[in-house]
Amino acid sequence: DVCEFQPRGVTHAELSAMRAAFELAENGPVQDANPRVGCVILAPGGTVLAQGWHEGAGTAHAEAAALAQAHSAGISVVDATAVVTLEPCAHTGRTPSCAQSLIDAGIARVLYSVPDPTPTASGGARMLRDSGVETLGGVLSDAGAALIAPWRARTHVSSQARRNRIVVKWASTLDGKVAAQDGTSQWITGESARQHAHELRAQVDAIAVGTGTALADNPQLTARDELATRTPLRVVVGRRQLATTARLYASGASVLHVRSDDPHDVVRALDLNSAQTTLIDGGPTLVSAFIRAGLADELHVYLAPKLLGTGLPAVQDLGITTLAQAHEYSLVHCERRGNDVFLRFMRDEPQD
Ligand code: AOF
Ligand code: ZN
Repeated sequence: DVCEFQPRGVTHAELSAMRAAFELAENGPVQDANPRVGCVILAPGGTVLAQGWHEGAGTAHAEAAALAQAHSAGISVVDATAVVTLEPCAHTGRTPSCAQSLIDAGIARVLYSVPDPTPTASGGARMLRDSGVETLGGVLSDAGAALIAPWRARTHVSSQARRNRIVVKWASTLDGKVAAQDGTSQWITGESARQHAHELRAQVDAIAVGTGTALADNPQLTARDELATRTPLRVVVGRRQLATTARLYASGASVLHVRSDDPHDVVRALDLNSAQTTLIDGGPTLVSAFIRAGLADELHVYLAPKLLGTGLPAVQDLGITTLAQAHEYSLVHCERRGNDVFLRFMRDEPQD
């Protein structure tokens, strides 16, 4: 599996709980309008507090069943972890929204296996994250996908329509450099441009950096906007190990570490986390990998009125040798930010 969860990781207790949730799900009806789902609620220390499964359309969802079991036993689930085989539903259908029920119950952390593929019910992960619940998807995702496959085939629910949208961002000099020859890179753009970048961070579902950037800049990757209530999922990409003391890990919230250099693995891990929009926030290696793979749907470029000549280019080798192979974008937005310019480009032909 390309996904690894840090720093608290997916504990042994949580993995066992996910396996138990799959077994619980098997109690549900084989032929039903709804998928089979299991749920286990764990105390912060890893003890099982409650469990539930879905008995079929019209009855309580797995999460609701587990919450009801805890409630009737007089057990508090405040600060507990819910481990579910499917992304908790966002909608009120025949029954209330599970994401909302988990939020209302004071659940602190949610682990799920695969995203809900139904347009009406999906979006639970985003709701949970917006409410400050630490939420990670993709745990034992092969088993999760297999569990709902018969239901999807029966009800003709296709897999998620489209992969998450990738926004690639960099801030460079006029001659496209993100660092000088000696490696100095802070700050290329001014305060106003940096503030703007933070506002945009609060609008995406996930922010990814390469391990090189994580090691060199030691970023926090939080949306440091006062008005921002939500924290996007933070993602580190690459095979290198990061120190547990990295600022990324300091806030205590989870970081998804995708241990691969292949952008397609990153996209897959983000889809499993129900991300709709992901910001690729550097450095040049990761930025270039996404562009080279044809996965950069949108570019956000900040240009500072500086020239460095020799230095680290924002974009590296793309395997292009002649003009006809150039990746082409259309300018959709242009704005002055202090002494810098913010440019937004869309890929001319959407790629997959
Ligand atoms: C969950 N937990 O246990 C199940 C979910 O009309 P409803 O209320 O029964 O909602 C049906 C949809 O909810 C179904 O199509 C699927 O997307 C999701 N199933 N969700 O959070 C569950 N069974
Ligand atoms: Zn539900």
